[in-house]
Amino acid sequence: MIPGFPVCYSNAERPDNMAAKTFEEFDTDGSGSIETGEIKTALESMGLTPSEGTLKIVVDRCDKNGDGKISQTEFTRLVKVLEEIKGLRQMFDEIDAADVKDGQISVKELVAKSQKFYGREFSDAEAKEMVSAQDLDQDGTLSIDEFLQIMVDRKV
Ligand SMILES: [Ca+2]
Ligand SMILES: [Ca+2]
Ligand SMILES: [Ca+2]
Repeated sequence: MIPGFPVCYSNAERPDNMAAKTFEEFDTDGSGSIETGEIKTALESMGLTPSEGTLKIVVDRCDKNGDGKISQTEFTRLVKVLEEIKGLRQMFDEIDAADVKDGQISVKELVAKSQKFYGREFSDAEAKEMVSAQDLDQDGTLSIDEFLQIMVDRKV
């Protein structure tokens, strides 16, 4: 470690900085487009283990011409979506840590952080409804993958 070297350039921080990455860095096989597997790698470098569902959301939101992969012209959309995921991930981690930081958002945790992230305090019933709306495996809590499903209908 170089003395006085800015913390923001540490190796721990860099892989997260998607906006600074180039198309070529994502296109690891040099095919001229970014395929699902390469998006998976990018998300894994952000510390995520994306499900098929999450990968599909990311591709669908960026893939304007519907060929199932991300071209140079669609790349700016991909960067936006990955930045959004990064923000959602931070939000997820903070909500998750409100009670027990176990990689799952509970109803109790959502209530505890609702004022901060949603601008008002939810009732238990409201929080329960929000959780169950996205709780794909119906275990009563939200995993990061379930949480990311809120991006489905958003436009880039
Ligand atoms: Ca490729
Ligand atoms: Ca938790
Ligand atoms: Ca769940």
